[in-house]
Amino acid sequence: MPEIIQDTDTDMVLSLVDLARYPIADLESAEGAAFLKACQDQMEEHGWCNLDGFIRPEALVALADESNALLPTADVLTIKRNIYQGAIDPSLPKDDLRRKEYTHVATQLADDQLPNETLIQRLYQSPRLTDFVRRVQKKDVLHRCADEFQALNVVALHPGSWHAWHYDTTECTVTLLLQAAETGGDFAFLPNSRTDETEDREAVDRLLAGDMSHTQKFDRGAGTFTLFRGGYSLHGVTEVEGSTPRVTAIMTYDEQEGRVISDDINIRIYGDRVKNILAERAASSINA
Ligand SMILES: O=C(O)CCC(=O)C(=O)O
Ligand SMILES: [Fe+2]
Repeated sequence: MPEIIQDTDTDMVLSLVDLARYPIADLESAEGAAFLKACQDQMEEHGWCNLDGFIRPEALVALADESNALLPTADVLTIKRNIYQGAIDPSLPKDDLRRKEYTHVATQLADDQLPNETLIQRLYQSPRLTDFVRRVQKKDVLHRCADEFQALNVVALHPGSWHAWHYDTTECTVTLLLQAAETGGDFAFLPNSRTDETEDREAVDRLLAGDMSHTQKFDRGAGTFTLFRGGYSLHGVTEVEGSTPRVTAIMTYDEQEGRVISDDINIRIYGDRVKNILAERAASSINA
């Protein structure tokens, strides 16, 4: 098995990604350009691009082990939010499903709990990876999300848990499955279900009412790298079954450099730990 080269100079794309299958480090070659075009076409046509086996098998073991070693230090979060993570159209009737708060429980490492030297953080911070995501999403510029908590997360859903339907607070998202559920735990979404102006309310209502027949789902083994427009595509994860937690790394990107997420939303997601960090910071800036 090819070993994983972890010295500090190595770009983790070169060490962890199956480059023979997915030549993301060589997008200017004829083969790389054809691959990129296929990804862009898939993104444009379907609103997602799904690359199974993106991470090499031995690299996947290292990434899953690393996350499983860190997860016991993570908070178990009970996340309560509506699908928009806050702002609701005030004209919606009181009993509209889009007003409803959905709750899910996840063991979650926020970006500030993932040290810079971890493999997953180094993969996320690879300029090659960011550039690949940018090009698949056909953006002139795309930055890694600047939010100290949201940029990169590792999320474990234990059997019995689901991930409630929501839109992300940044446009472009990647979900990388590090450890699959035995059964269930399907990533499901409505590709491009809204724009800045409108929303496909029929599709959204149908999903919120429990009808998943129109959602996009696919078989995703561990190591699958899925790009989609998380800020514009209602999505979530179905209940995890069996005895193994489902573990994903969530990578987020933003066209706007330096944009951070509001404290309210971060406290809603990350709970007391983040609330205390922000309160202490506010207190020390007053005292300074
Ligand atoms: O676990 C996944 O595949 C998706 C999770 C997600 O949507 C999120 O963390 O925003
Ligand atoms: Fe999401």
